[in-house]
Amino acid sequence: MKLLKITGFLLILNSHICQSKAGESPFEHGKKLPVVPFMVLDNFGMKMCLKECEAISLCCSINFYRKLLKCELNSVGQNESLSLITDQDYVYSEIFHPKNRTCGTDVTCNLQSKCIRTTFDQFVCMPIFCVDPVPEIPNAYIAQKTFSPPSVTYGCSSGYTGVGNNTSICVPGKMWKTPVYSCVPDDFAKDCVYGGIHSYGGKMYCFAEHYITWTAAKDYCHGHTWHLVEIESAEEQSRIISLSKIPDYGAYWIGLADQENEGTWLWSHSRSAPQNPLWNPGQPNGGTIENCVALTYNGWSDLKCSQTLIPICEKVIHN
Ligand SMILES: [Ca+2]
Repeated sequence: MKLLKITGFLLILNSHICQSKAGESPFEHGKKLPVVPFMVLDNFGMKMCLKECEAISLCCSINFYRKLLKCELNSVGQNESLSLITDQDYVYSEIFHPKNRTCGTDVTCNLQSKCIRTTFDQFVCMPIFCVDPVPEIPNAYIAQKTFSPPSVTYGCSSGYTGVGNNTSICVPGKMWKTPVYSCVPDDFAKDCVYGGIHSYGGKMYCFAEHYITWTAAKDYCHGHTWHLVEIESAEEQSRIISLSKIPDYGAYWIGLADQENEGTWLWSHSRSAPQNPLWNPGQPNGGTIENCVALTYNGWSDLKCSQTLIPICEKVIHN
């Protein structure tokens, strides 16, 4: 029994041999093998599909969906426990002599690759899969998948709103690009004013429409697995200001406070001091009376923590 496990595009196996029977008609019309293909290629002709299978070491047979010209490549063929079924939309074929399949004269491509003839009439083995599995995103599912080039497009589960770029790609033989996409609960997303949730530079921002104290603001963001924004650079601050009603009016809670130790300003989530403080002129000036920080005008001001302001929540987009 062969061991073949397919996790997304990742294949874990040691040996793999198609059990193809030579000498039969290559195309069986109105038939298919009831298996899940390891790869599906769009807009392929039937003969092209078979050629593709012949080039890929892993491929033993094809189910060709003739209605939509979909080429389904299978890692198994017919055997004692697996027989063809009738399906008028399909054409089935197996490849011949797979054991002797070589690339050029004596090279056999591994199962993760395909044999390609170069413009100089040389043969090379090219990887066809990504080396890691498709990245998972909490509360998301894979809405669409392409194999050439490898890409996945995510959708969000019911009750969640998608933020960011929902497509991720990979160069065969390499890793998937980290998707910059997140599925946010609808009940949180609907609280976000000024155009909803914004995504920029791998972070998401939400101006939550609640006038609350600094501690309540911190708890509010945290309760949604976000946190009060930690502004890391003047560039990030300008971006946040451009999303808000600052500098005309408005003040928003950010994650900075010196509640614990007067004069020692710390970000509440990362527990670190600001690397690049962006205080308004003359600020901070409230001593022990003002221990919580708001973004106002073009910079930061310390205010009484009991004031009620809109919080700016942020989240680093999930890998
Ligand atoms: Ca203070």
